[in-house]
Order: sequence, then C-alpha cells, then structure tokens
Amino acid sequence: MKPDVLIAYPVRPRQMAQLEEAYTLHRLDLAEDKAAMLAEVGPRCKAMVCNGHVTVDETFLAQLPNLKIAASSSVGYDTMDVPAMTRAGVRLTNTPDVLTDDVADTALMLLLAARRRLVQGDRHVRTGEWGRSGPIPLTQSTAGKTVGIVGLGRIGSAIAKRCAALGLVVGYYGRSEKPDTGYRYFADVVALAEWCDILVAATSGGAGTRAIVSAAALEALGREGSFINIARGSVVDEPALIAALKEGRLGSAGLDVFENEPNPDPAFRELDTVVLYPHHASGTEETRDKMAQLVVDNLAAFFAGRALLTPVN
Ligand code: 8YV
Repeated sequence: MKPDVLIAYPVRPRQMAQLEEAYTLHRLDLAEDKAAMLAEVGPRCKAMVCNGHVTVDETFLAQLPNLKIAASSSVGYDTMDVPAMTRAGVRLTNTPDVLTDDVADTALMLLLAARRRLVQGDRHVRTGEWGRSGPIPLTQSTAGKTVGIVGLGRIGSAIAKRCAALGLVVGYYGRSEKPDTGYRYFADVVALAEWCDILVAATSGGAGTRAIVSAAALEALGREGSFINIARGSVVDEPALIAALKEGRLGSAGLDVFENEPNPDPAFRELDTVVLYPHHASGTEETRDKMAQLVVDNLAAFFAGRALLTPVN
C-alpha cells in the first residue's frame, strides 16, 4: 500500500513522477472543490507537499488529523504556523541553500536594473523613442556606494559577497552582530538606511519582521537611494514605499515580492522608478529542480525512518 500524500502545491514534473511512483497522490492543487477533497482524503494523508504560497494554519491542520510531515518547496515558511504544526506532531521541511545563489543574483539584477533604469532604457530603444528624442536621463552609479542588508543570513551573506565584488561598501542589520564578517553592523534599520545608499531586504517574513523597513527607513534612503526586496512584501511598509516613489523622495526600487501576490498594488505599474519581478528569484530550471528533489528526498527519509535532510521543527 502506497502512503497517501496531499499535493497542496506541485513540484517539477520530474519529481512529481518520482512522487507518483512512491505514493498515492491527492491533487488538492487541481481540485475544483478543495473543501470536499480535503474532507474525503484529508484523514488518510500522512504527508503533504506544499510551498511558500500555501497557508498552513490550525483550521487547515484540523482537516489533516493524521498528517506527520509537510515538505515545502521554499526556504520561507511565513505562511505556516510552525508552533501549531509542532503541537499537532507535524514535521516541516524547507529548501535552504539550494536557492541561495539564484536569489542573491536576483537581488543584484534588480539593484543594477533599478539604478541604471534598465527597463525604461529597454522600452526607450524598443519603441524608437531613442531616435526621436535622444537618450534617457542620466542614471545612478553603484560602485563605491554603500549597501545596507537587512538580514545577514544565508541569502543576505551571498548578496553581501556579490555587492563587495561590485565595489560597494557593506553594512547590515540583524538581531545580533556577526563580528567575523567584517561588515559594519547596525542595531537599527533606520540607522542602517541613514548610512547606506542602497537598502536590500533579505530577512525572513512573518510577524517579527512586518514593516521592518518603515516609512522612516525609506525616507532616510532619500532621493538617490534605492530599495531592493527579495524577502517578502510584508517586510516593507508598502503604502509608504509607493508614496515615496511617487513623490520622488526615494530614488528607485527593485521588487521581487509584494504584499498582494500575484496581484500587487496597481500603483506600482505607473512608476518608472521601480523594476518589478513576479516573485521569481528562485525561478530557474536548475534551482527549482534542486528544491523539488529536496522535497522528494525529505519525504523518502521520513517514510524510511531516517533523519530529515532539512528540518524546520
Ligand atoms: C518560491 C520563496 O518562489 O523559497 C521561498 O521562500 O519565496 C521562493 O523560492 C516560493 O516559495 C514558491 O515555491
């Protein structure tokens, strides 16, 4: 008898085939009537595959009374109530490390694109506007500037390394100082924003970091400053960000994440000074393959009674 596994969000086809081979899959992601499906198969499912877009709260868990493991294809788990999962005896695994390089690369891509107005410049050439009215206005340099990273974890550290290679001076905010890094530490995000030209959010989401990049921090960045977000939309005061961009009090922004995904505030569309990306920092064939394989391997370890590869709780 194959164990029953709920698919709340699918992984890559290659790994879906591996899951299909080992388990009886219940495709909640494809179900028209999700409530009916959960009521029918929920009690049978010992395992679940999900990702960072799936909300796992007490109500959801109550429909999966025999769930023992949730394998998420994401490093972030701010949509999941981990204490409630632990209380319910549900292990959670995520996908750290394998996505670090692509996410850090995306931060740099957004940073350079925002400061050099890549999207505006592309449109300028494409529409023939260059020939009609000459070049776009001058843009903002990056080398020699200061960058402040909010959250110097795995991804933040990878961003810091790339920034240093570009000739940026690196400072960071975190809950505690990491003296071995050689980067300048700030115990306060506003103080970091006052010091730096470019602020990059690389912290995890959730209640503890909600609007940690405040209106005051954005104000401190100023007219030539940039804000880059590859973390979560919740970590910045988004209305304040929109207002600062609109009024030219913030120079530019590069955003991979938003409060309301996949339908961000339409105000962003009107702003030439922001580069938008559809929460796709880990969205490469290579990385999504590795993330999906970790999901498969964590489930295999669980059902074989071995230690989980990347446990959260
Ligand atoms: C994913 C992410 O795009 O890993 C994360 O936390 O935000 C992204 O890598 C998302 O979870 C969908 O899989």
